[in-house]
Amino acid sequence: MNRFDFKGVSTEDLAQSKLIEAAFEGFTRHGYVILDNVVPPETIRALHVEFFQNYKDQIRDQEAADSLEVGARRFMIPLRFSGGLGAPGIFANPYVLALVRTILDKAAIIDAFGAILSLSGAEDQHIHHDGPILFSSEISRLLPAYALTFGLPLIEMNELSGTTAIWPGSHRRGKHEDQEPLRPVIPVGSCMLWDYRTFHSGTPNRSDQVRPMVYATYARRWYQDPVNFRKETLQRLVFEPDFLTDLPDDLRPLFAHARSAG
Ligand SMILES: O=C(O)CCC(=O)C(=O)O
Repeated sequence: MNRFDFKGVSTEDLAQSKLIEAAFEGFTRHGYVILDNVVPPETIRALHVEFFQNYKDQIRDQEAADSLEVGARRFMIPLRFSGGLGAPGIFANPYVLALVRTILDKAAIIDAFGAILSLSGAEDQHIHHDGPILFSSEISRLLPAYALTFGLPLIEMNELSGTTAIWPGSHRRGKHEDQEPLRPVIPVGSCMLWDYRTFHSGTPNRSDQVRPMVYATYARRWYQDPVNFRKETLQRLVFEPDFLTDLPDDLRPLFAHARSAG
């Protein structure tokens, strides 16, 4: 499995880190990577509580104006850039951001930020990749990544709660039918990143609780997810005006597109 442990790794000079370099190579080759221990487990447990306090009205088995049904009993909702869930330690986690900027480039943006809720009883999701292939041609598979999804579960993703099955290498091969997927266990504090071209699918939630997974779409500056936000009432990024003004300089490039859009 393509996974790297960041427990105890200093956040200084990550751009030069051998671990980030290895994670980059693994991601490029396999189309996904798992990063362990990027957030302290106690922080995730607090975010889990915060999620149920602040987003309980959005836990519904029905698509609404501010949600998108992405499978049976599975929904995508936006998260606000506020509180612990919308803090830089999550949307600009130092380990994740160092890797994202190595995979994409230093000017990478956050195109969308939210959560995928897999309700108790959620079924196998359809196998998909997150965006259409660029240019509809073979060369698309050879290109470096142009967008990727970051998934950070708020409870352990496993056989019971459901995980995200992933087809390694499918970003290059363009198919999944002749291959068994991996079904990785992702403990609290760990995350998975996958290329926008990699086939994946949420597995059933056989537990009696909701499995929220925070997600962010990171992309090259010129890219915008063309399929998941066709509904006008569904927002990609939700923040108060002060949020952009107060951003530290190093994080401004992440919102360069939102700033230029006013
Ligand atoms: O729920 C999951 O594990 C994956 C969800 C997903 O891949 C999606 O909605 O695009």
